[in-house]
Amino acid sequence: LQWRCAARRAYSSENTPPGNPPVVSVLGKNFNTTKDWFNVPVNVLKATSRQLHLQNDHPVAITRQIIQANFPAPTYQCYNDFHPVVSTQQNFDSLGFPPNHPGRAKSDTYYINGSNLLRTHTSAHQADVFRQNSSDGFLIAADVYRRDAIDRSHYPVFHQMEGARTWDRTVMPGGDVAAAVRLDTEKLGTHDVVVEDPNPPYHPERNPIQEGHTEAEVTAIGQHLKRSLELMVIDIFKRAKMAAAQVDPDFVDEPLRMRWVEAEFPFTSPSWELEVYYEGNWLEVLGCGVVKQDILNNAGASTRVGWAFGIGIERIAMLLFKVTDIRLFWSQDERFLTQFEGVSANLDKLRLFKPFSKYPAARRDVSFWLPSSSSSPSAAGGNTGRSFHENDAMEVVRRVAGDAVEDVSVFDDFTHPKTGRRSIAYRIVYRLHERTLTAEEIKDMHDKVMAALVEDLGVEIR
Ligand code: FA5
Ligand code: MG
Repeated sequence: LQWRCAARRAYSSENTPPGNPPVVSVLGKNFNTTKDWFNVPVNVLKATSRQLHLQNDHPVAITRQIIQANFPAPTYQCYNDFHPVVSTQQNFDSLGFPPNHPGRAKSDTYYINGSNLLRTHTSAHQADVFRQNSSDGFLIAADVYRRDAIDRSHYPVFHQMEGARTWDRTVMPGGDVAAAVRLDTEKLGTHDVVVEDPNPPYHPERNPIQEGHTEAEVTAIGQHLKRSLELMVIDIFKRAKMAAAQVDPDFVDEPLRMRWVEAEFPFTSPSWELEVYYEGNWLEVLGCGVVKQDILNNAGASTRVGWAFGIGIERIAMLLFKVTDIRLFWSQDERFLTQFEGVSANLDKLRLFKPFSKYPAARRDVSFWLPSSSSSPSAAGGNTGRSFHENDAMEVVRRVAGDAVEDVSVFDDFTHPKTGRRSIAYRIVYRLHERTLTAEEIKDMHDKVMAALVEDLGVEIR
């Protein structure tokens, strides 16, 4: 905790100019600031205009689309353009956060003034959507803001997707939704991934069954929730695997591992978090639970019961595109953005991210005597000392070493004064976009290039 706080301080002092502007404009709306509350650094304020989740062909938007595809209409309706400035009522009070909850602190949250802040989660819109939504479910994607340390998986601005599904008691026989929910779970289908789930169905101290809910209902709703989210993660991994196999046909992925852990939120009970095993660590991807009945009651939906989840879009996008640093999503570099062109329109065209910061290059030289027109066995092929063209050799190199070749250039070309034989020397630069080539791979590739030059062009390596 100590170093996180230190990182927070360093981060905020660097970016927060002293004092506060009297008014800030966020996506065309003006807000009066107050000196004792305003704590939004310039770079965070600027980020409000980016809306990566709505930017066509951006990995955050593509990931949103893939999650959406797993929660289809008409059951789920999408709300993707809520304004990022919300009230403390929306972000905290409507969700039952107690007045002293640490999430409300200025050290954790970006405030504009005492009653307006940059939403810290998409749950800020739950109550409003429960009130206005006419279907059984909804999804909300949005940018969210938290004062937090910056590392490879944390950034002060990120994106979340909220999801919720409810069932109306009044249309169920006996007013019990359990049987209907179980039927809907069956309709979702099954999967054969082993999911570690050490939780008791409910945990009385932290996650009691709510008043008015039956144990059968909570069990059924929890199962529908977990199955829906497991199927979504499985779909994500299936797509990531297909994209990886396109790059490398021999690609073998580690088997997918998921686990449910008990969690605690002021707005759900019982609550869980889903973790995915990724590159040696358990990575938390979402929080979820059975919606607190007060939220539904206050939203004029007292006859409904159901579940909600909140997922970190970047966390999923990192798994999906194999992006290892969350900061990359904010890159304006064309080399990043152009990589995903066309994917929003066709999600099956998903491509893995190709790092563009360069891996080290390996330079290798090769020099050879061209065959003399009379003696070369391959002279019949037309490649004599005289007719030889530099591009012939380039083509051979490209054919053998493919994309691992970055550059081929001639650095010496001379004709022996007595024998009249011509010698040419090439420098080949080997480099992969994806990773560093090993010494053995380079040697092997260069040996093959030399053998092919001899074979195809009839040259004699010097
Ligand atoms: C929430 O924000 C709850 N609103 C989720 C929820 C919704 C629970 C509905 C129940 C019902 P949490 O703070 O754990 O929970 O964040 C949810 C997800 O956002 C995390 O699992 C993680 O994937 C992502 N996340 C959290 N902090 C960051 C960050 N700094 N950078 C990137 N992703 C983050
Ligand atoms: Mg969490």
